[in-house]
Amino acid sequence: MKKIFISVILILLYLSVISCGSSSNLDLSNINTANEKATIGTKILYKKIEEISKQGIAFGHEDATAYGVGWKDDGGKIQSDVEKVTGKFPAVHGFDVGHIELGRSHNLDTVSFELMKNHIKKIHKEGGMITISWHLNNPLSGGSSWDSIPAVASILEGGNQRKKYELWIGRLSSFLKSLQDEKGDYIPIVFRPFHEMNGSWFWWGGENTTPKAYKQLWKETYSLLKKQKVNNLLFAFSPNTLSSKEEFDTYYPGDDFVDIIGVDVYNHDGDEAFTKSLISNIEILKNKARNSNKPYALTETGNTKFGENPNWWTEALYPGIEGTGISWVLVWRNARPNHFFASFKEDVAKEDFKDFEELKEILFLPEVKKIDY
Ligand code: BMA
Repeated sequence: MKKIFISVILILLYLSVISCGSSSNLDLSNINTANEKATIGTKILYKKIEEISKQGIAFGHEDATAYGVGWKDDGGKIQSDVEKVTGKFPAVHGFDVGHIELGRSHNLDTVSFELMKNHIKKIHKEGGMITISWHLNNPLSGGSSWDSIPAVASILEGGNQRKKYELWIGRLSSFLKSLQDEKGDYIPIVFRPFHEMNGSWFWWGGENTTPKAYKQLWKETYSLLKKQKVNNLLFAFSPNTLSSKEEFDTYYPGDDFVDIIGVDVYNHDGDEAFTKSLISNIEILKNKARNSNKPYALTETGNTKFGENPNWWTEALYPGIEGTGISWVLVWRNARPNHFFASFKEDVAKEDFKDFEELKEILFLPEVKKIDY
């Protein structure tokens, strides 16, 4: 009798474990994040990003809720151009912390850090994903990210601007650690610093530094953040449009320092060239990601030929990402009528954007929310 009772209990226990199928029974020990001290929430996010890629492609938008074409957050109901057009919020929300290093109250695009924090908390609560980039100023000249005066060597260990860089990392760390949910748990973030390093438009890239110094900057930044006990980050590495696999390898700091592999590809040379470029670039990512066993994403994209093709979403973007296995695609910010990347109410591609949203493979917030990891 006792034996039967124990067997019944064991069967019930087994059934309860296999029926859960979510974070409650997730084995975190095999999730190898770059930072081995990453919080449980961060590891769960990593798993979720892997899971998303099996179900589709999450749609993301930069500064989605902070402002849009013709409006700015007013502290009332949370808004988004994407939501105004499709009725759904993006699944991935991008923010930029440029100027946090200066101790400013607003970022380089006039988004207040308090608002950013507030929105990040709300989006996280709703099951959305957050990614943060950092257009930090040039530490040597005091100019912007686009001030190409070589400065990388000056902030590496032993460099004459090192102290300043440590102060900047301190300010960045305080902000990242202030991102907590209602229970006081850190909100996990995909952190994407020093992006588009294969171009020469930022002081940290291309001709303004050497690949060796760039990789050292990445590793030292990773270590400084760890030293500050910032354990809620997944590190995303994303060059700009690549012409070869070697170009990726030139700057890649190594599997131990990266969680997610990405690429930024914009539509500059017409739709056909763009779709082709997406296919070849994502193929490079895919091979890298397969070898390194990491998720991959189209970390920035958008049509710089604003309003030219009313079917851009389904004719140019989708054919380039369909079935590629990327976890997400993020379009850049909706700043004004001649600088926008997601659709908005008066946009000529609005109907096509709705069709894009309805594609089975494309996941917005309500769909990603259901992916329970
Ligand atoms: C660029 C433009 C700029 C902006 C920067 C950081 O691509 O949108 O206006 O300041 O991104 O968001």
